Amino acid sequence: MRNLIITLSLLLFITTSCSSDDSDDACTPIECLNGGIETVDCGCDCSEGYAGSDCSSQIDPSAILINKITITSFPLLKPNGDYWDNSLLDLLSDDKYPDIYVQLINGTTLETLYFPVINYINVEDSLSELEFTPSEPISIQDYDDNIVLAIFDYDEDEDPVTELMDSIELDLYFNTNNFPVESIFVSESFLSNVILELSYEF
Ligand SMILES: [Ca+2]
Ligand SMILES: [Ca+2]
Repeated sequence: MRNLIITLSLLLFITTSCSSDDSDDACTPIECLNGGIETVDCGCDCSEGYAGSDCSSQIDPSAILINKITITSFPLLKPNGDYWDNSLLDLLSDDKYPDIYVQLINGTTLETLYFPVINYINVEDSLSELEFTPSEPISIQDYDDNIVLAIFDYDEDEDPVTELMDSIELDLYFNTNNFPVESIFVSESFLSNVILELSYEF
């Protein structure tokens, strides 16, 4: 009897081992998302920025880089309908049109993130493409803060020397956005648009 039990136990052990070996050999492949590559043991090798068994979770970047800012529309007139520059002499010439520059601000900390020297003089077409390319990408770690692009008219001989034309809030990131390399943002007034060229650091 004792021998029989040992034999049966041994058989059971062998059977169990075999069946577990079988299931290892035939693992069930899973679909790897977001560019992930299936591995031999039915796992996933995820692309940069993704994690999880099937690469379905997005990893928050350590920084978002702004490589280029392009304004594609702006308010041609002040809210009251006046030209941005409206001295009598201005009104007789193209000087009445705004002299545009931008400033990128962290509205939460009030830190200036980018303040290019370039400005565009007397821009008469509100659908002009105004490009601002920083010498190095603008690195933003606190992208959940209130990041704002302010658009100004520069008034050289006036006090104050600037007029705020419009501002655009830049919601640079949410955790299912799949890391766009180009994002378009619109101001609350709907009169200003900006296209940002973006990249990501992890
Ligand atoms: Ca002005
Ligand atoms: Ca002007």
